[in-house]
Amino acid sequence: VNSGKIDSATASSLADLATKTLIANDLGGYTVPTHGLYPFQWNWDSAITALGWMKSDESRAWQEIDVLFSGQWDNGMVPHILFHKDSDTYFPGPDVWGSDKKIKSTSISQPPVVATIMKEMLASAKDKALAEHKVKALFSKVVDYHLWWYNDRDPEKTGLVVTYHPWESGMDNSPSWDDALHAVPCVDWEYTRRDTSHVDSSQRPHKSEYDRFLYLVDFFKRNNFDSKVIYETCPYKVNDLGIIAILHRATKDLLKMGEQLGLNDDRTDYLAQRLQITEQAINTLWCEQSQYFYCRDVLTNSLAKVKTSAALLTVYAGLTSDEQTKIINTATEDFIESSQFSVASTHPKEEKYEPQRYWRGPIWLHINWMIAIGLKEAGFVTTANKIQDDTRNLVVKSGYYEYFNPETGAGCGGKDFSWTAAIALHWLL
Ligand code: 9YW
Repeated sequence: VNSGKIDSATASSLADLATKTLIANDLGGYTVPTHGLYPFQWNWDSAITALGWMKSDESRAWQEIDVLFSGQWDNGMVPHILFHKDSDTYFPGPDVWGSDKKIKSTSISQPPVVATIMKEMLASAKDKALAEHKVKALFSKVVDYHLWWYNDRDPEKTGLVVTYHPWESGMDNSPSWDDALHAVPCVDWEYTRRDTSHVDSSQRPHKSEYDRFLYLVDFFKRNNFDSKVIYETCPYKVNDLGIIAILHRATKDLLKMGEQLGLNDDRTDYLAQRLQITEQAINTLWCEQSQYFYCRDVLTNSLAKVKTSAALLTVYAGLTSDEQTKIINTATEDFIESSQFSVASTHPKEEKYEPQRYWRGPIWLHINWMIAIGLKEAGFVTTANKIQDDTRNLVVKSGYYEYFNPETGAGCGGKDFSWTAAIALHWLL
């Protein structure tokens, strides 16, 4: 146990609680983020949760990834939610999404962190034979998933994939989507949300956002999930820094794993070419005036000039020049200094910052982990360590909540949350 600034008894009781949280959220092969609020398998939650399972049960950790890929579409997409079993505690469920696949699912994806996680799992595995066997069995499916991102979401090879839904970004109500989402029509049918029956509505997205989230869900269904039609006509198309950075890092990690195990071929060579295009294109999201990266509304070709933590992930992706890396490190220090706990998802000095409302301010542990990895690798160890210490303080203070208030450190959203427990096990304890 690497207890850092906490004593080993506290660390081991927190580790014990985290393992129990995963076990309690295990539905047999996949882990729900938390019961009630999120009763299915979510894509990036599952990947991150596998890191936590590695500490207690490596074979269960690999199973999490296997089950995630069991829902992969023929075109390579790995959906954002897999509805393995029915539940009436979440809306919108499989009928609203309307996909006809063997395993019911949504028709969008989520930040593709899974290859990066698999690389971490391979490196830390005690059972190397199992890990290599699993990576070999999954490798081609992960390549398909990455090819889907580049070919379906960037068919014109701009270097920057597009996302079609705030849910796809995993950062549902980030202020980065406000303008792009505002241009989307509202659904014209009545519906009953379930999220606000589990969690206080002051912590959740507004109805005006949900109306548009649902319009888009309907839009995909009405267009029979046809990639070409949706690419040409989707009323919401965004270059999301979070997805772009996470995809870029994960593609590099996939190629490194492939090299290590002798699995690379012409398909991975093609992915390597796509990496190069992104390395050029990322600078179109850089604002010289504010010295910061922003997401872009592709339909209006305008940058969403609000400072969010997604931009800090460009260092983790290895997408920054030396000069930009320094600037992003300084920006991260500024995020850290601007609230009691860090890293706020929206900068506390932004007008749109709200400390309790989902992705408009609160801290998310897996994002902290990624930001810290990036800065540490780039040589900014002090900033990385500060983030790690702050993050540890949060779980000591508040336990395994979905996310945290940067001003008070209070836990918000769902309780007993899988990815929070997993990050604690992997990185903090
Ligand atoms: C939704 C499960 C998911 C996360 C997302 C987070 C939220 C809600 O919960 O999404 O309905 O998909 O924003 O990142 O994967 O924890």
